Amino acid sequence: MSRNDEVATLFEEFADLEEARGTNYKPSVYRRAAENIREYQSPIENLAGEGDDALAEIDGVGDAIASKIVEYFTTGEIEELEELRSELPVDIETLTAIEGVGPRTVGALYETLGITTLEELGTAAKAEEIREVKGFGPKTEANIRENISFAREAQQRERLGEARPVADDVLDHLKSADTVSAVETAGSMRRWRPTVGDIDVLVGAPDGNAAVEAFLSWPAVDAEIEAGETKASVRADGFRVDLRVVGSEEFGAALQYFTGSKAHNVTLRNRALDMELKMNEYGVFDVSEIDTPDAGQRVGERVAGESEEAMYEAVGLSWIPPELRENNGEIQAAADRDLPELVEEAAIGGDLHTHTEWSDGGFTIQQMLRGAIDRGYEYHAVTDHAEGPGIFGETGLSEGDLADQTQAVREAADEFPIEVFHGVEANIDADGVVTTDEETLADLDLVVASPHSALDQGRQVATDRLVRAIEHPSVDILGHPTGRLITSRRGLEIDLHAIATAAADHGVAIETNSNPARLDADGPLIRVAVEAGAPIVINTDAHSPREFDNVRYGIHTARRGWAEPADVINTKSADELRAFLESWVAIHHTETTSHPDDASLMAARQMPLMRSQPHRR
Ligand code: DGT
Ligand code: CA
Ligand code: CA
Ligand code: ZN
Repeated sequence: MSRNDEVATLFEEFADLEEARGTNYKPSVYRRAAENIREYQSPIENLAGEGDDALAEIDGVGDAIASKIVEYFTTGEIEELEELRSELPVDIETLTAIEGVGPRTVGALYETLGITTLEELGTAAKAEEIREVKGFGPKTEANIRENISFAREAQQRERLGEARPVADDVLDHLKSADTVSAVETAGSMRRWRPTVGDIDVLVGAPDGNAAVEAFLSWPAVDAEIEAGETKASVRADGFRVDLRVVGSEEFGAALQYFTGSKAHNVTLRNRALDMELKMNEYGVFDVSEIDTPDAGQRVGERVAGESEEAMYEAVGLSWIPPELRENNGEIQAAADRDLPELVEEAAIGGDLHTHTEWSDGGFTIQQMLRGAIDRGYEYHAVTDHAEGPGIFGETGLSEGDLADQTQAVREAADEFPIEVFHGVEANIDADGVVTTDEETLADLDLVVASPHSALDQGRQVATDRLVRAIEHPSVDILGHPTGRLITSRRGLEIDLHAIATAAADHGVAIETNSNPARLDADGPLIRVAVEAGAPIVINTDAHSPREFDNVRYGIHTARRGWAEPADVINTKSADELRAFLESWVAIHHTETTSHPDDASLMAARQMPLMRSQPHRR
């Protein structure tokens, strides 16, 4: 955690505590400051060293906040915050993580029932005490009870996007140790699950002790949990990190075993048994000539173990990418030599969902274009928020603003060697209406439509809502379909097949939003969409050029959904993509008059999307 994050977190807590005791105005000031501190591009401790005036350079940081920051850096605490904490001794971060529980609720529940923790809240909800509190009722109480279990589960898992940089750091550290010959992540991290329970690291090394030592000398280590001759566990940056060390002749076997998933491994081991092979974390062994194959772990003739490829080959399978190892048909596909050739980051031609300072982004159109060019992208879409439900205050653009922005985008596009699409992120209201004026949308190159409000609807209502938005003539992309926020908001529950079929019929691309808090659509929805023949798009929803880096999370999420490059519209060239977007408009706008060419136009539109292996499940 950078010190910017650390200070931002303090002011977020400050805001929550002030709001919990019913203070007006201050909370929003603190939150705005926190957000800007978090986004600030250089270390805040440097500014703090120069004093209050230097800190005022950060938007939203006035005298009062600046002096609190200086106080924090000089004394290690902020007195006013300490007072608030002792006045309201509650675990506010955990409690407000429950959907439907805000700081004011926390304040009221503490005042009346003395609730300070998730456990106490659960007990009170069960005892039906909450409904007796003024302003609460049986419905709120039922809601809280339902959402507690989600919050409890979420508490035990961390977002992939938080954990992955920590894993990268330990990999780098171990790679630089000369006692280590091979290093890889394993477990859910290597499978790129959206959340991980811990970080698993596997090392191949001749000397276990030396490798464990190298691991313990990793600077990020905060505490040692346990350390042995071939394994160790530490706490680092808030994560549990498990290390295992094996000899290089068993590295492939251990990597296969510890990558999981458990269900994948079980199916694999049974397959091996049917072939008179024994498969475990030490290798694959031919036990056909052995009378007592259960006598030990390394029994019979060893046929594989050094490489993962050989482990799979030994049981008659192609190597299976870790993202697919969930026991969902990947083993049969590997046996049939029919695994998908999954999309890779290098195939991405540009980002089709990004924000600028015109809405809630932090950077100009030009800065975002520069960032896209620096990544080697061929094209870029500007898609700021339209005003509408779920979009805060003045953040969103009106129809008039969008017309102005078209002009600005054109001018910026002339300055830079990159193809630019001007689009918008429009809002899908609770009924599925896209709330920006239809003519305005038709004039834009590209329309992302996303749900930003009413994210607690039931399954049928939510499905009908999204299908209706997909049917809108100008919509090209369904943005973050469920609106979930990993570990904090479940988002819409939807009928995956209904959404995928509608998207395929209307050629609307289902987004995999790469923001690590979203990863939405996730693997299961992408898989259904790919099978239905719906287009996919992998976007970052970047609010800064730095956030383009998140694309890796979207790529691996789409891979978990078995997506190949041909399924993903932003692997196309700029020309193909423009043709794709324009032909859509043509089809949709003739649909109502049932033009005789509709069918052939539609067919032409779907040609480039035809699957390379249409026989796949
Ligand atoms: P997590 O940490 O909850 O996100 O999920 P994983 O999959 O990383 O699970 P973890 O850390 O408990 O174990 C890492 C891998 O080790 C797991 O994916 C498969 C393997 N493994 C662990 N325990 C068992 C077991 O009892 N049986 C089998 N077959 N594999 C296991
Ligand atoms: Ca794990
Ligand atoms: Ca583990
Ligand atoms: Zn967005």
